[in-house]
Amino acid sequence: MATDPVSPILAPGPSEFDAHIVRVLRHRIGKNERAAKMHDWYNASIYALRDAIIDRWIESTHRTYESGAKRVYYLSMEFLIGRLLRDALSNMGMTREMDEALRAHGLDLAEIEELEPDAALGNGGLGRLAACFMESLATLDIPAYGYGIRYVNGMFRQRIKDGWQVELPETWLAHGNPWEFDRMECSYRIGFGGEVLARDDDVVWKPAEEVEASAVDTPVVGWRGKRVNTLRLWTASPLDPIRLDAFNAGDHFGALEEQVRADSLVRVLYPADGTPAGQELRLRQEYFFTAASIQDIVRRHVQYADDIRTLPDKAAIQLNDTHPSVAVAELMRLFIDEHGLELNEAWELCKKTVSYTNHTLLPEALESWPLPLFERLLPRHMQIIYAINSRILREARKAGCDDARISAISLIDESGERRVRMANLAFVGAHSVNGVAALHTELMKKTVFADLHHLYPQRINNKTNGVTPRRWLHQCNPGLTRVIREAIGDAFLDDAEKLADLNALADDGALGERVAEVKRANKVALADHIKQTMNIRLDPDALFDVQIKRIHEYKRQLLNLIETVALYDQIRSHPERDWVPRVKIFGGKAAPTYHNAKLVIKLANDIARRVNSDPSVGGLLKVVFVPNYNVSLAERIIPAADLSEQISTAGMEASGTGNMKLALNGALTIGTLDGANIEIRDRVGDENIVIFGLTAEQVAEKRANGYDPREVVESSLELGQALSAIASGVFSPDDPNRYAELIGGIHDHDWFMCAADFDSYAAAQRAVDTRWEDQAGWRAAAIRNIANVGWFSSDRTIAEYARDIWNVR
Ligand code: B1H
Repeated sequence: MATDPVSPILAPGPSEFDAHIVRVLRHRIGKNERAAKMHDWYNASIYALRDAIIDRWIESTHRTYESGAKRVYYLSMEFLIGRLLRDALSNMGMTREMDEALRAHGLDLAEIEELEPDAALGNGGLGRLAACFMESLATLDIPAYGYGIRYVNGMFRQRIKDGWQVELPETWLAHGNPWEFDRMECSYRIGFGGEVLARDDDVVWKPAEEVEASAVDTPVVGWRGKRVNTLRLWTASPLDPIRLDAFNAGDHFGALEEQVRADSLVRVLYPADGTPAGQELRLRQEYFFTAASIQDIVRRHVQYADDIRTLPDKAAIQLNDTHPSVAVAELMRLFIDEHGLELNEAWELCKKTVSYTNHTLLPEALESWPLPLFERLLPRHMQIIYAINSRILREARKAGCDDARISAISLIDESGERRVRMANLAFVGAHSVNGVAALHTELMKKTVFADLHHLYPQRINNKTNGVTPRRWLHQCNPGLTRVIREAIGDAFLDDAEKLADLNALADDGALGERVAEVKRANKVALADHIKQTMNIRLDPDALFDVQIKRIHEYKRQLLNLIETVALYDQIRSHPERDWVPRVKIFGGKAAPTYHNAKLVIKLANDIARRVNSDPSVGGLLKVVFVPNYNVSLAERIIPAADLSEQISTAGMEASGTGNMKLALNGALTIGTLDGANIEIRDRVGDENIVIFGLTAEQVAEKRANGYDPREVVESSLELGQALSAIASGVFSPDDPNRYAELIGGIHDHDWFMCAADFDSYAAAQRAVDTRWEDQAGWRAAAIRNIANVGWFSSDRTIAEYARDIWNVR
């Protein structure tokens, strides 16, 4: 049963809306009520809602043109949207109308919502951040466009077969997409390859291939329907869909080659997450969507402003990581080749317009392209990059940089096979370079960008990530939202920092009980779902301990699993103790080529099989690996979590955003001093979070001075036993050596500090048990978490970008 967290604002009466749905069903779907199937109702519901959204959309666009306001352009390879129906209904204030209209036909809104596929055009945090930002931009009434790729196959669907991850294509568009609008008239030719010709004073790039990029728009509704912005995703088509001569000559496949070439550009999202695919297709995808977006932005500007030089006053282009950083070269190309500007002026305009967000310091995730590849695909851009580079390096020389600094600053990596460094290009081409949490920003200055920071000390700034409280509180947790409204009123619905009013009530046992009731109901709902989908029975009174995120060695799901094994041993050796019943819930996808990450998934499933079927733990410990973790599953799991695992090796998780969502829903965090965990601790207070492990500085120090994990393993009985159990095949009797190498890595180098942090982590887990026994204390701490993480609303983050980077109101 759908509950509207907010009262309707602009909705027509239920009967009117009902009639509208029926009209849509008839005239747009072509069915009457008797013939309509569930899926027809689903489409009709979205079309009917969409009609209300379109009016606002047109009005918002009109307002922007009229006022001549500056627009924000968010360029991102990924937008991890998830489902849109509940979000759009809630933001339009129409949930109740829809619910009642559907009920009049014997339909259940919640069931209709389940029919919507997740738009999973992203890997993880980076893509989901882009989606939260789009919602907050509309909420803050900032005119904005998101630009990306309309992937036909988004993030793969994960199946678990015999405990192993199997990747299946996700076909989210199989039944059409009622949210999108084809804008065939809005299209651009995107070139690749060919040569650069000099004609008199002009330079002309003659690409060898061209494809057409055309826009597909999705409306993004802000909270209370104030503004509707546009998510513009590009799709590709060939200039000549079929070569008739070839077809008629009998070459039926060859005749369609162009079609296939264009399709491949928008076919799949790279499931890389943190390791750029060193593939020509990836670079082609990046240029394809970036060039289309930049051309669209420039066209819009000159159409209305008539002067390319005022672009920075009317447009702010934010690069979401380096994936669209070729934008710097493309913008320069348009300035110089198409608009006749001089290099110097073009460069100043470019910097004023562009800004860049860095999301990771992992060396393997810093994009660079082999120079010959880049030059072959984008010869004109390569020339421009050389021109920029010579400027920058002269500046550096003048500023007194030595050779080492100069080669670190250079846009070309000359240390081995020559490569184009995309992060350096984005850095020099932007007026602002931001990190996504305070620690991460400081580490940017000290490590990866130290030399560029030395040269441009004003450029790096911090914008701590945030999440939209609409999706991640109001919509995913209507029960908690209701309890909060009853306790402190409605102000927090429009300003998440007003959640702080809950602090005064944290020790009020009555509120604690109501919050606990909601949590239990959410846990029952999750347990039901897991029973139905996995046939595992969970005790809703156990502590639900949750680690949901991409599987990555630095995120240390392995540390959690080792501790799980240690706990399993302890429970069996000391059955007389009062163990706190725990459910360990894992969810996440591994990049298909990431061997160790896939092995960790298998290990989780091997441990689950063994532990869950062992009567000697008597239900005190259950382990669940939930398959196909995605946005919709997150919306089920997060409201049901008691404990949030944020246990990355300190210094390696740039920010994290799941940490914020879980705290906002009343989970306590067990975590390292990494990413935004530090700022969460600062806000919820030391007593309401469980911190353990090495600091980023200590990790760096250990790595630099050579540390011996074997010593650590020998000194910790619990760790030693857990590691040997795993390594010797206790959980993999069918293949006893399965985990020998994985565990061997911990003995040999322990790069991610699993051994180094184990004792501290295990002790922290036992401290969690102790806290759990005091339920009143636990509830008060949960309330203090909810109360103090309102600052992590993406509204706050976007307001900071608007003020400090984009200079929009
Ligand atoms: C983040 C990525 C990422 N950082 C490359 N970097 C990718 C890099 O497909 N690729 O090539 C995909 C993703 N993603 C994440 O961004 C950070 O790890 C999180 O800590 C952070 O919260 C999130 C949003 O800033």
